[in-house]
Amino acid sequence: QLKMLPNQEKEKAILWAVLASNLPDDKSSLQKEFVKHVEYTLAQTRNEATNFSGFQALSMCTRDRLIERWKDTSLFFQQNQVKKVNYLSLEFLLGRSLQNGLVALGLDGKYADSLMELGYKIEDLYDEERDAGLGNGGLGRLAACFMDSLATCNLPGYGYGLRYKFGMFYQAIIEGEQVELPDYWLNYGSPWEIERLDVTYHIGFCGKVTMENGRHKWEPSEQMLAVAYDYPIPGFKTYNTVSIRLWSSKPSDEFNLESFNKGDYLGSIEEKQKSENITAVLYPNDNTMAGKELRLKQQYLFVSATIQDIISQFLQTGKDLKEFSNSNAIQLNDTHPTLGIPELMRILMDVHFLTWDDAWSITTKTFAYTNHTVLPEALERWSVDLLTRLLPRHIQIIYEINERFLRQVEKLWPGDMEKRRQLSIIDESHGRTIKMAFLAIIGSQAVNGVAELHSELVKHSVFPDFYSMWPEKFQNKTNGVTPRRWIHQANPHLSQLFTQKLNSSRWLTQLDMISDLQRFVDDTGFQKEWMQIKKINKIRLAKYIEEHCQIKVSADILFDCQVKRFHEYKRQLLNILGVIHRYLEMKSKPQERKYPRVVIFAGKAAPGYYMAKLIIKLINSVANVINNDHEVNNYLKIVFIPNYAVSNAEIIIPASDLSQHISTAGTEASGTSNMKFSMNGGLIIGTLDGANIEIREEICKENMYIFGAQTPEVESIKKKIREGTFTPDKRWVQVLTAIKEGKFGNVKEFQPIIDSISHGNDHYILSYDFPSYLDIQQQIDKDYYHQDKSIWSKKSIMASIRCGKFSSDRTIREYAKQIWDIKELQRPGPVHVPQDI
Ligand code: B1N
Repeated sequence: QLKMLPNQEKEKAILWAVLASNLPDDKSSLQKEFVKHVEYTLAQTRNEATNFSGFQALSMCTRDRLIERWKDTSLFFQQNQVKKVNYLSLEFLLGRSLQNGLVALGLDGKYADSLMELGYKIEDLYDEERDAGLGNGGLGRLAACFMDSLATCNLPGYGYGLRYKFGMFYQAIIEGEQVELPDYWLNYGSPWEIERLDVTYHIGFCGKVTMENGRHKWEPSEQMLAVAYDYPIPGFKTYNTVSIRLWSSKPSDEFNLESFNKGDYLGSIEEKQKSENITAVLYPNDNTMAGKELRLKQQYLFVSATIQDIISQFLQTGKDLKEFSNSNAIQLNDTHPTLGIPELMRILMDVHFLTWDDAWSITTKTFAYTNHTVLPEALERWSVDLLTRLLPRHIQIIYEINERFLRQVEKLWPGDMEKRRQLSIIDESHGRTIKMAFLAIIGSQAVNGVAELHSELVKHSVFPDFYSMWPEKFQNKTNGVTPRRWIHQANPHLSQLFTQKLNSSRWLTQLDMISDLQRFVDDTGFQKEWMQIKKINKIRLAKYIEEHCQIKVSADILFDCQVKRFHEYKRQLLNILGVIHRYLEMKSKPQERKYPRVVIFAGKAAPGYYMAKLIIKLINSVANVINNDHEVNNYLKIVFIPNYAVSNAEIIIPASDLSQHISTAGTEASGTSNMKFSMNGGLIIGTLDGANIEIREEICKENMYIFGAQTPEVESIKKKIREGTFTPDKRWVQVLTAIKEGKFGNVKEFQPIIDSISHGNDHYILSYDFPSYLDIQQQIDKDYYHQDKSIWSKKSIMASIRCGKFSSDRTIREYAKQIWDIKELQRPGPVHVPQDI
């Protein structure tokens, strides 16, 4: 291309290319860059510079390099006119980015050395970074792992989300109770975001719909703007770098003269300011729906800005809109962005004047929907009244989609009014509501669950009629996690061992390779090294626990972790009841003290979830009694680590000997921490639920501790419990009696917990699963403390090295091939312009 340019232009192009690429990475250049940012960007001197400013400066060095790659990658994708995926998620739980960015650039080691000379320990700088906690739990963290895998697998894709000013709340534990504090993560700015004041879109609400020349025209009465903030996501061992575009709401600058002319200047300004509130806060509910107007406004602002942005980028290519779905796939991370479907329809018809049929054909070829839960309380419904008021044009489109769909239903089940009622997007049973999952299924070309069992439940229990209408739409995509963060970053010693024994670090992008290490499983030297790494990680966690909980724990005893959101279906209650049983046994039978344990809990409860918060309180009350009982507290300790987040998960997970994934069978869609624990050599005690089942298939059943009822049995067990024909084990009665006797604090206070598992109420069948839970725990004690240490080491090694399937690279490649139809495209490294031209 250079050859075609006139001489002067050619010189300019070469100069730009030389200047814009190839930032040097020798030690002295790295140091210069760093000092330049301290002195000129932060305006600080050497004496003023703290670890925090060191973090800021190093982040800016990293960011400069990421931006270079990111711009090149997006230009490269554009030039090659590839089809791309747009991953729409109301949550991205990114955690920290500095170390991840440096690792991706291959500069972590070099910077560590360079900064050491300048008086910094790089780990201290990493520790200054605030987590980007823009998500609740598994669903948000999955989106973050997927972005890492898209970039690393060289797949063209972009994430879209919201830039909440307040991420997931900060959890403090005060007198045993959860206290929520605001997470103002942007207080000191974020080094990773690139504000794009040039990328803004108008977002409308309310108002009326009129007809003009036979076309619909929506005239919103409320207007605001969505502004883009881009976050670069580097691929590992590739130049490809993708991005997440997060929207922030702000008042539109077009003043509504009418309201100003009414004379209420200050009132009108206040009204305008309210639009800033829309993206102010992440709703802290995991697996439940709050149904608040502000949340619906968030969802619409999000999809409207995103769809406008995707269309605007598409139109820049000069192609016809009928080609849209050949260039774009749109993935809905749960139903939260489902309004994207009527929004695309509206823009295609009302703005670009396509017919309904053309618009519908494009829409249904573009969208795909991932379901993440079967819990009825989490399935989104929005009131028709609210939608009609906020989005008058969209509700018309939804009605039309529904009518046309019901005509199909009528053809398949002629005259069957019950089917019509069951399948209608509009539910008339408790007030008129829109079932968002139905809209998502009807408007999508593919629907998937997130683990095999879950995908079967989606087909046969949750949406059976849709499955019978469109069996080919339904798929499974078992979740995965990124080994870059969850092995290499979180567990550097294990990463080193893998690389050393495999003679290559290729396993980091081809995780299946680690199964080659099976040849070392009987090697006692290897086993020793393996357990030594576990020990180092346990010492690191013990230090963290001492700092944050003022509890001393020994790294020589079994670390048993349950860290996840608090929810009744996840059954932290079953765990703590088991702990009480263990305590009673240790008290009455001194020989039980030969199996010491540290039981670690962490996780947040939604602020409005009374029962979950009470369970946190019970755990802390039990901890208080046991940790202060001098007879047993050398053998049993209970720890509640406050404020579970991505950054402390990176310390907790590599240190676990045992982790608990004990949801009632059929309730946990997949789980993803189960994969992280297993990869890091932590054994799983779990039910046959979600991805546990597939983990067991991979690592073999002797390396996992499975107990409890299986999914098909659960309904009949519940019935027995309800009807009072089920008799609980005597150990169950004993434990409940101990609580009722006030051994763990105020009896009255915990009465609601007792009630929730007594008198036929035991919805999550804790009483049924309790005996098999205790039995398998006993087996674990024997295995862990067996005099033949190789028994446990082997299990731990197998649990880790057979987990290749659970890399999110595998998951994302399946989506790319089977749902999105997008192809890998790797950007060659920076262009080296020969010195002599
Ligand atoms: O999504 C994860 C799964 O691994 C978990 O099993 C599943 O529980 C989790 C409403 C949710 N499902 N639904 C949610 C989150 C926020 C919200 O407002 C629902 N989270 C999950 C990844 O697939």
